[in-house]
Formats: sequence, C-alpha cells, structure tokens
Amino acid sequence: MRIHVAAFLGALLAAAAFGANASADTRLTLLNWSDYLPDSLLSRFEAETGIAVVYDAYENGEDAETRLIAGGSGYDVAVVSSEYIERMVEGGALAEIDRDLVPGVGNLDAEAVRWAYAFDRSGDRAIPYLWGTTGIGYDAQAVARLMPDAPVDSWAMIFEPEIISRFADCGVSIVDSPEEILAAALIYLGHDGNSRDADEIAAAQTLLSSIRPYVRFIDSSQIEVLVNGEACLVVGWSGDVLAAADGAADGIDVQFRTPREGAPVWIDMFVIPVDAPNLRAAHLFIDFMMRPEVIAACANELWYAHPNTAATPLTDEEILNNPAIYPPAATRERLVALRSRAPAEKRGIVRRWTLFKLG
Ligand code: SPD
Repeated sequence: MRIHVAAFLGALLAAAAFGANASADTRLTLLNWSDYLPDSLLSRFEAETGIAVVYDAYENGEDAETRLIAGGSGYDVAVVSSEYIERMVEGGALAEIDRDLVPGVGNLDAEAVRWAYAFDRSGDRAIPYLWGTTGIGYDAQAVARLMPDAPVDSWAMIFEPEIISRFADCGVSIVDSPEEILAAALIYLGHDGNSRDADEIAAAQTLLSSIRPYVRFIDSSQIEVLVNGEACLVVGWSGDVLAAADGAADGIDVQFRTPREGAPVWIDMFVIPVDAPNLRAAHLFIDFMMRPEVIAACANELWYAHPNTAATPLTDEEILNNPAIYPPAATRERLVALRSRAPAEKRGIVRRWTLFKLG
C-alpha cells in the first residue's frame, strides 16, 4: 500500500483544522492496477482538496474482484477492468455513482459511454478511465537474431510450440490474466474470444498447456522484464509494453503488436464499492479524473488510450498517432471486448489457470 506522505501530512493538518471528525472525510482509499495513475496527479488532487490518497495497487484482476465482492474492503474508489464489471454489478458490489456530482463525465466520448453501458447495464455504476488491448510485446533485436522470419503480428508467436520454444531461453512472460489469455487462445483457434462452448474452451486450454514449458514468467511484470532484458517475448497490455519500450536500455528495442487474428480489448473503469466509507471524496476524485488536462496527462505518461474527447487536444501526437494505442479501424474490427463469465464458469477457468501457472 502506497501512501502519499507529504500530502497525507497536509491532510492531517487539514483534519485538525476541520475538527475531530474530519479524518474520515480527508482520506480517499483507492484500489487501482499498479503503475496506473501518475503520482503528480494524486498530489495535485490532495493539494486541491486536502484529501489524502491511499493508493493500494493490485496486479491481478481476480485479486481485486475478490476483495470488492467480499465487501468491507474499505476502498472508496476502485479501477476495475470491463470484463469484471458485469459480475460485480450483478453481485451487488458496486454503488450508484451520482452523475450530478461528476459533471466531468460530459467530457467523455459518447461511444465510450455506450461501450461502458454494455458492461454496466444499470448505466450508473462504472465510469471509463483508460483503455487498451492485450497483445504481443517483444525485443525486436532478440527476435530477429533468434528467428528472422518470426510472425510477430500473429498469436502463432505464442501458441505454436515450435515458435515459442525458440524464445524460451531469452525469456517468455505471459500476463497473469486467465480470461484474457484464454480469449487469445480461443481467437487463435478461430473461435470467438467470448466463447462459452465447453469443447472450444477445452481445446484452448489444451493449447495453453502445450506451451507451458516455454514460459518463464506468469505475472504482471511485463514492463520490468522487458526493460531489464529478462524476457524478449511477452503477452501483455499495450500501454505497459509501450512504457517498457520507452524505458528500455540501449540495445533493447521493444515493440508491441496487436495480433492479426484479433485480440482482447478492455476499458478500465472507476467504480465505487457499495460500502465505500467516503462517498464525497469518491465523487470528487472521479470528477477530478474526468478533467481534460488530468486524463491527457495519464495517457501521455502511461501510454494507454483515453476516451475523453475534451482531452484530445491536450494529448501528445505521439500517443494519438500510435496505432498500438489508438488502433486503426481495420484493427479495431478484430478486437474482442471480453464479457464477464458467470461466477461458476469463471471459477473453473481460474482453477485451470492456477494449475497452468504451477506448470
Ligand atoms: N500497469 C497496469 C496497467 C493495467 C491496465 N489494465 C489492465 C486491463 C486488463 N484487462
């Protein structure tokens, strides 16, 4: 758990000024993916509002879901990916967001708002933050050395044992996300990434087992392993791979490809747990995150796409014109937005994934 110490002290002083009951009002506990909100923006929110942000980072969506579904998490706001939202709404884990207190939602692209409603059919429990795809990252020099004709824009890089095995020694890393990797395998086999067909799912799981001997890491550390050269081939999230490209040492040329067969696409959203302790701070924070200059700074620093129309003029050209971040229409047509699987089905997939991880 990361606490913003300077601002936290500021908030304590503010709490003293507001009186004995102020502490509950001057803290916001945020559950978010790791490395997914610039510190400078949290400090700005804290300075403006006197509310200290406690940022609890997670690396695995199942972990976040378990905490939020169980209740009593103590979080005021969480960032959750689209494929988890329907289950959380149906499980009664999310509070209504009072849109009158978040006027900044008016900055969002209408298409993104419709997209969010596909997951949150109540229409009032999830507000879009950033979006991206799950694809292939690789060190271009290492790949060219080991396999000059490698099909870098195809899931064959990952799902053909005779191809992935070529990269086992330089390191293969797969993001720790059972539903996304299952979807990638389904797509490679020519099925719908959201398939509920038991035979198709079994075939995808068998395919996954066949590549397990060649995978070194199954976690969410793709930035780190690409930057430090511990992996030359990864399945990861677009922005993380691009952040690695930005931070890689000389001699490591990291590239990201959205596979031509199609790939998972997701939108991360702000939600408020049903028992959030500080609703006022939660709404203030989400509204702050809708500000054009704030969301543009997120995209510019994190290398993910934003759905905030008002932020577009403030977003770096390098981000807006990067097809790995804002894919062109032809690529978008092949993207598959993952839907929540029913709890029992999801449990089966996670059990199988745990065995996969254990090898
Ligand atoms: N550094 C973590 C970035 C998280 C991006 N979102 C992941 C979405 C998975 N569906």
